[in-house]
Amino acid sequence: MTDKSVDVVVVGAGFSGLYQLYRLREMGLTTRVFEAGSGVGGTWYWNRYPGARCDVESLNYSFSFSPELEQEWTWSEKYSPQPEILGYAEHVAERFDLKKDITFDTRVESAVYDGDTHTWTVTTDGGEVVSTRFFVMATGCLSVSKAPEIPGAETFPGPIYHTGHWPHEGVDFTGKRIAVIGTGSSGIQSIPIMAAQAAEATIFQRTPNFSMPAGNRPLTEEEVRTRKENYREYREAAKWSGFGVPVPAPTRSALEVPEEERNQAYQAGWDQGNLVAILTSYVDTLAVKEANDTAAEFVRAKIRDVVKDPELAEALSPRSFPFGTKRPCLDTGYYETFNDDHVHLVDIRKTPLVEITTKGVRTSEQEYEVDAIVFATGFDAMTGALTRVDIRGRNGVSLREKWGEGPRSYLGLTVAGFPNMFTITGPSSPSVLTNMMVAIEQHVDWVADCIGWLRDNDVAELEATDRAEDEWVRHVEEVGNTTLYPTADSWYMGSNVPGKPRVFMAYIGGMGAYREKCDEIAAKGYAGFALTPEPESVPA
Ligand code: NA7
Repeated sequence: MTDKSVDVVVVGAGFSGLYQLYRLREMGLTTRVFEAGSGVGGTWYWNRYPGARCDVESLNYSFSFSPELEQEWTWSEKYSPQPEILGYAEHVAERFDLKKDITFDTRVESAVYDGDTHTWTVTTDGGEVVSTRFFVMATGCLSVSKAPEIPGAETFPGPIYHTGHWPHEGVDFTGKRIAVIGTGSSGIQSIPIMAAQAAEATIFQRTPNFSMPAGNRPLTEEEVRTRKENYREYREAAKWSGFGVPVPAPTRSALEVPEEERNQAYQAGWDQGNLVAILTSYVDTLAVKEANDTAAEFVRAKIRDVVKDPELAEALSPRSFPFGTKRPCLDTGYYETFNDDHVHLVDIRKTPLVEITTKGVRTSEQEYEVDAIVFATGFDAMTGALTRVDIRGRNGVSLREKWGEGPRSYLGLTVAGFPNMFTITGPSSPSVLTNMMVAIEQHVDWVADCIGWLRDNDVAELEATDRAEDEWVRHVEEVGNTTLYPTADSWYMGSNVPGKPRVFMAYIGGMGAYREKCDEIAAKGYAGFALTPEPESVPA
């Protein structure tokens, strides 16, 4: 028995869910959005740790669908802080009156498909049951946080925080002894600020990361004005670019260039302070280990320049994976922080974490007494939020079971056996390897256009065929294998979560090429999908 029926249920009110709701409503479809948080913004709602910023420049990280929105919103900094990005999400929700269709503080627990009626039955943790023709998971790639897999957290009497669930009122560590576990982007952004407050800061590092100075600063009026004047051309270039950010395409191998010239190019990339400049200096940085080594060594030399103690500099220098194959970080004063006497680095590859105790953190070597602990240990990325919901497709098959050996999808948008279900920036799509805003808009538009087409053509059900899915999975793997990404233990590979299958979960073929492929499939009447007509439209 369902309480209500709608055309579409969307899970999540981050940027994906907000724009999906906007598009569907414009098409006259009844839509319900369920959101676990008390407000919109998704990742920007939860990740309120000190120093949280996007690592894509603010002028690139916004919606393009509304020229009016583009003109009226003004970013303040090169990399605007989390509160400003959250403010933008709230502004979008208000401006387009989206909240009236969003149910907050509500998690979707299950979604079950009925092949006879072509409907999904969606049940929430509040006990609400909604039936819907289409089901869209807009749950984000980095939304299910993970803790370090060590026992004892419940015995620690002081506060334990996770960067992905930071208290809304903020935390003041002044005078406190703190332990931080994890040195990914969240750790690298927050450690300088937390350590500056703390009496003692002990950083537990499993894998050092490559980080570059963000060069963050206020945007000038002229920069903002110029972008506002050129938004249309700029957005068009971003849409068809590789990473969702227009950058000049490299033409040469890093190995054919003299060292001095190469280092000048890397220095120019370094000075730009963004994620892609060094990575895109040469054609083979992400494909050939020897080429990559030149960039990796450039960054390691920078670490040695900053960190005074050579042993510490070496401990902070990544050597176990190629540059760029784990997401690089942008920081403000990260390496400098380790020159302070009250900041300590513990290399837990050498002395592994054993447990959290009543006093602090114990490694195989010693116990570190602290007043507060911060987990900056990341997420069950890409698939975590999808398999957390009990999703059952045709014949009761669960998505969790189907993905037991790694995610399989057609385009990262749809899954065979799960008709009329869509995943926004799902695994095997460009997603986290691109500017997420560009990836989100492309997926949401494709899904909205697809649903519109199904409606106009009296199609009740769309389902990826096994064959199309197999071919896509193979293609994603083949393209991935032309790069160095699969050689790293990264969250792109699922390696950060014990027991997770090792599969490269993103598509590295480039945003523009991927968009072309998706458009082509739609233009061919949704090639690779089985289409079932509405019963009344079938000739007797
Ligand atoms: P990340 O990048 O996954 O970083 C998590 C960090 O926590 C990383 O250093 C991990 O080491 C470490 N970690 C994870 N589990 C453990 C355990 N069990 N013990 C010790 N250390 C651990 O997450 P972030 O939140 O920093 O950033 C996620 C993305 O958000 C980022 O890439 C940007 O796209 C924005 P590891 O490297 O796995 O050895």
